[in-house]
Amino acid sequence: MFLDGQGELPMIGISTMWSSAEVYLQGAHITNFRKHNEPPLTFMSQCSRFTQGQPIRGGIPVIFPWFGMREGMGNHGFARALTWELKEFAPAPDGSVSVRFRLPDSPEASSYPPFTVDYVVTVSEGLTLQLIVTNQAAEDPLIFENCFHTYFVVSDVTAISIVGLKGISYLDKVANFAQRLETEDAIRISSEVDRIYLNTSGPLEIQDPRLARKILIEKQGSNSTVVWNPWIARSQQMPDFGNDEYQRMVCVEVGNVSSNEITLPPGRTSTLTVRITSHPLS
Ligand code: TA6
Repeated sequence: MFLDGQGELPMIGISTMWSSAEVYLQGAHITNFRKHNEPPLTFMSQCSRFTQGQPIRGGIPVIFPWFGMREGMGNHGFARALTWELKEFAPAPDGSVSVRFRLPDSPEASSYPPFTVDYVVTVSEGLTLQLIVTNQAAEDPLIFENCFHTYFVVSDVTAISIVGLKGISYLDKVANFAQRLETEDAIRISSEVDRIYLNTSGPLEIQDPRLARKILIEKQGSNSTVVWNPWIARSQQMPDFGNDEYQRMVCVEVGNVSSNEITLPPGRTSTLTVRITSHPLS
């Protein structure tokens, strides 16, 4: 079941009648999801590292238990750089395949109340992801952020529209986190974009006329959506990202970040779910 992935990191290949996927144990990181006879849905950088303990660039990084920078700690939490345990590989009678991972114990988690994190990846005609966090403490709440930091393939980032965020307030990271209101039905990208949309649980669409497809992103248990494209200067600054790769990707990320962080009472479970499907765009 395990294959040797790049950098000799262990990887799982999943194939269904509709689609295929690859997941690395490091970060429980999906590096590929594609439907047969269609360009991939997930974007991978050709410059990504595949090194133990280093984040992979592209695909679907699992962000937990914090999003963004933390003083003295890495960006985007420790879950994406740990080697997760494979708990279950379950083909279902309907042809879909579900794989369950468990975040291992780690020294990094010791400053938090005890918790477990399970990640269930279901591959079928679409991709369904569930991040299930349980607070195992008797008394203390577990406070965390989570996010599926998905990199999507697009034909040309200047030719796509992102729909579903009109009327939503966002923090604009490229303007020092200024708070703004989205006024566009269809967001277009023509410069660096790095925005945290807050208090929004609705579905998103990436409309890509040149690929004649739209990607539908439906979510549950998520109050934040992040939209990111690094554009030219930031692409050049990232050692594990090609200078021109910003043209063929966009991150539309779902989770609970910033003021939408989750406070989970003792003994309770919180589930973040996303379903990603593609459809013809007429
Ligand atoms: O989600 C957008 C973002 O937080 C950006 O600010 C950005 O730099 C990025 O994620 C990538 O972060 P990384 O730590 O993977 O380089």
